[in-house]
Amino acid sequence: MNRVRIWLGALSIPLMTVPLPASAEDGYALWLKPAASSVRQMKANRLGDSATLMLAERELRHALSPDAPPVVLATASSPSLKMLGLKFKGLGDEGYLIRSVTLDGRKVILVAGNSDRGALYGAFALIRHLNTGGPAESIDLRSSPKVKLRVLNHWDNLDGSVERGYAGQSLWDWWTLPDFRDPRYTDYARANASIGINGTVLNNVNAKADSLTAPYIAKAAALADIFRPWGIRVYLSVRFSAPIELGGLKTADPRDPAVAAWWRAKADEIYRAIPDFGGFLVKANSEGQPGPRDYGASHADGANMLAAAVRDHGGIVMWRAFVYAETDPEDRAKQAYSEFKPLDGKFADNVLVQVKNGAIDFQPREPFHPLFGAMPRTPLMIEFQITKEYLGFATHLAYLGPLFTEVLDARTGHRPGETVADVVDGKAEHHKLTGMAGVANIGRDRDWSGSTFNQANWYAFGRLAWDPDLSAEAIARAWAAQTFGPDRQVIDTVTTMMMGSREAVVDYTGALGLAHLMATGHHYGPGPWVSELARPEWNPVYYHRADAAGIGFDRTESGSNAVGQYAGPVARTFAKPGTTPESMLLWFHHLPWTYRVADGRSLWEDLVAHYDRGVAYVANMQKQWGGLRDKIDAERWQKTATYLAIQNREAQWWRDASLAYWMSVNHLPLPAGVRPPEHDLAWYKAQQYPHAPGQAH
Ligand code: GCV
Repeated sequence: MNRVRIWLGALSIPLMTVPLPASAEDGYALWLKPAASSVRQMKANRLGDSATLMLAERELRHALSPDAPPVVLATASSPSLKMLGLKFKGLGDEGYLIRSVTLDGRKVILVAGNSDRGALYGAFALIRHLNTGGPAESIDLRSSPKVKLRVLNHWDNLDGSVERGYAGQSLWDWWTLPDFRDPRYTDYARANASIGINGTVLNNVNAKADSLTAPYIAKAAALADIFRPWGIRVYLSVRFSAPIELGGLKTADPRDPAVAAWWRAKADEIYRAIPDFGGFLVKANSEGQPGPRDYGASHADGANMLAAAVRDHGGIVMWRAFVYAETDPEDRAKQAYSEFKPLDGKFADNVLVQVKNGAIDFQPREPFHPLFGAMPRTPLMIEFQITKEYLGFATHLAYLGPLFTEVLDARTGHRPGETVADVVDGKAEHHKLTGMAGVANIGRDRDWSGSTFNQANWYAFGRLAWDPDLSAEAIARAWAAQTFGPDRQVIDTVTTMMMGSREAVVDYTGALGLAHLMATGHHYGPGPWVSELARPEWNPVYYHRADAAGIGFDRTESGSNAVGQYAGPVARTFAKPGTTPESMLLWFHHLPWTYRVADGRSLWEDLVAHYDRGVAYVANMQKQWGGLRDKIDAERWQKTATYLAIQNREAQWWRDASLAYWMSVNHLPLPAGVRPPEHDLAWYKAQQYPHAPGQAH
């Protein structure tokens, strides 16, 4: 404990104590470490006494150095601010301004918002500004979130396991809640608030009805109480058949009045326990989850019935568009669009349709989902996966900023200049209800996300949810500075490593628009040969369609015509191999192995070169990281170095296994000078990983 002196207006209250963070560099502090070791002299003046403002004040004391100018925290309604004539209009509920001003004759940095939440976000923004090299004088910053709901989706199960989670068990100890309020819950909320996240869905979209029972509502309420002062609301994933399982009804048909009444009563019960409950997230009629289609009703019928249950409480429904049916022979990439596009305009105004970034499933690269721009009368919420189910689990270094921005920056082709970000932040169609969801990569691991660099993906998601127009590189630099400190060489090197890292994963797992090439179930490691699974679209061979003559999925008019789901100019680009970006080539086209890519190489030669490039990138990251040994604390340096070594080994495994398989299909020799795979195909096929983490169960 350290003693500090706190300034409250003219009053000075000495000897109040605040805890300092644990000193070990084990990653627990995330990007929130103090810039200086001493915080004793930092002055803060808080005009107001809400819990949220107090937290904001504590953050400033905790993070800012003694020589930082005094800071005043306030909300717009504070009478002391009247004379400054500041413009609070346009900041909304959650925005902030940070200004160097003279207040009561003192030069101070003013951090203010229309609400105390705005001031809290401003406090974190000031810390970021100063910790990333921003000047302490003449500050003039203002910002408000472009997206309203900035929400983590935890795929956490009630037994403590996490679907596609690679950072240990669930953070939520459902068993000891609501009695035991683990201090980690507060630290979690604080980390989220620092990057602008304002909501969290506590449980897996593959939901169990139990999460809606009274004991579990009480557990969720305990978490909501902890998160509230940090501006974070809780949401629950719900199982559509809960009225049958919990309520004893014979049906869950959304058109049945008894079903609607059951949900209304359930919502009332939840709101009694959690007055600011956010609402429901629903995975329906997808991968075995029940839904309205079981009764011949539409997704809109289902969503609207739930929306009616939470409407009077101010709640919303996030209804997922991730659907594909076992009975539907249509190209899986087309099914969500086919199902949802006709429902545009049919959803209640407190429903968002939650659409994955791509049409299949969080692959290392997918073109943007064709629904973006195609449902102008419906708020579409984008869903990214922060946890790296398909990008090397926790061990591989893959910074997802470029993946997120590649999608957000994509032109939809529906209206001139319109991007996916414009659709998501509501600019395109003036929707007020907007949202971005990220499947969380957080668990009980001491460093929260399984590795230091995975923390950057959580951070990038939050920053982009606040402002989808930020650049991935700027976010990486800020994260590096906040995480490792101000050393220029560290920031430059770490940013360089990060910026190419996702592309490296694309390269060594399958470039040129190939996708879904992983092993079965756990999704760990290569499995391009898998062909025996019950549903065609569960098999990698369904996606790559490789044979002796060629490779790739023909999604043009001559094939599935998924291209036709994109708007004119985009569809025209994807319609021909020559105009399709090379990075998406085999997503849209089936081409001969001899097809000439832009640089004159054959497709086969190019594919091989990508594998080698991906492996080489990892080796280079190891070298770059090696050069930082004296500049990074031993604990985080060593763990990262070890993980990079694992990644190197596994990148080679992906490369070798994939090449061995492609050669068994195309019977082509490797280009001259290329190293052959270490083992034969049978060896790669024989590898089994029944206990890989994160599997669905
Ligand atoms: C929660 C993929 C994952 C599943 C996940 C599903 C979804 O299929 O492998 O684990 O289930 O996406 O997003 O619903």
